[in-house]
Amino acid sequence: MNQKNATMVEKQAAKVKPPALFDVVLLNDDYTPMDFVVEVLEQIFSLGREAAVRVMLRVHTEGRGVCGTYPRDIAATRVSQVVNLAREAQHPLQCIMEERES
Ligand code: TYC
Repeated sequence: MNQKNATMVEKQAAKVKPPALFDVVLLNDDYTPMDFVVEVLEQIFSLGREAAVRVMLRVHTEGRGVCGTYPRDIAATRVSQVVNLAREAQHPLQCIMEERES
């Protein structure tokens, strides 16, 4: 490879970033029933019962907890699904997405 091509390869490598990832984060509140949160974690994040209870208790005791980490579109869809289920059941459960440091 000549010098010109070697330079081009370097430039491309510097430009291509890995896709951003987002944590989907559940926030605590005083009103949403624990069982409801566990069911949401099972349904929307495909967690087994034990993992779902663990995440729910972390949110309950620490104020927030990560449910999963995904590319932007999938994270946004999960957040909507959680909020839709919560509002349908008239619970104030809050769910947000946060870009990961990489
Ligand atoms: N703190 C709620 C209760 O005591 C339970 C809860 C857990 C609510 C996690 C929201 O994201 C949450 N019923």
